[in-house]
Amino acid sequence: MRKTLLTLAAVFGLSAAALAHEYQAGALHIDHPWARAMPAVAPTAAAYLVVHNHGEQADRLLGADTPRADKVEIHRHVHQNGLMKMEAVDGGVEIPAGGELKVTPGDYHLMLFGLKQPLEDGQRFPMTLHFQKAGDVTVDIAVQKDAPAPAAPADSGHAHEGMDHGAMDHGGMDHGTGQP
Ligand SMILES: [Cu+2]
Repeated sequence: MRKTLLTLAAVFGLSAAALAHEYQAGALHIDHPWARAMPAVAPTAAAYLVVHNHGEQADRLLGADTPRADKVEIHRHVHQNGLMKMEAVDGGVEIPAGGELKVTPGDYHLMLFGLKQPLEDGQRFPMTLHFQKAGDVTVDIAVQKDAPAPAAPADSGHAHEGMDHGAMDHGGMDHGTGQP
């Protein structure tokens, strides 16, 4: 099992590296914008990227749009009463001076509403990001099935990997087949 996981990780690492693309806009550096491939019937999709701010002033990601969808909103995942929900972010998101904004699964995403064509693995489509200081930056969004391999070893997305409820043993709970 462990060997299989390591092999898969290596394959993903290779393909992500081969597809990786990045942009520079003033003090901002935008890493590998991508969106998850979706079934043809899906009316929405989510796009992700990481913005590093090498400048000395904070900037803000205010929004985005793309010819591929009717509308793009910045969304954030929030935990509420034990449930994971998403909500639209008003007023954009800060990219701190010398810091980064991670628009990554489980945190922020760029939500695409009213897709005009399904997002298929291997496609690319343009999206224009609106920054408060850096202005409009058009990037290509790479459509892919899997998230790019994380740059850092820490990946909170795997925190629940060990929770296999299907393996719970309910065998002792059958009171109907007690002693005759
Ligand atoms: Cu969303």
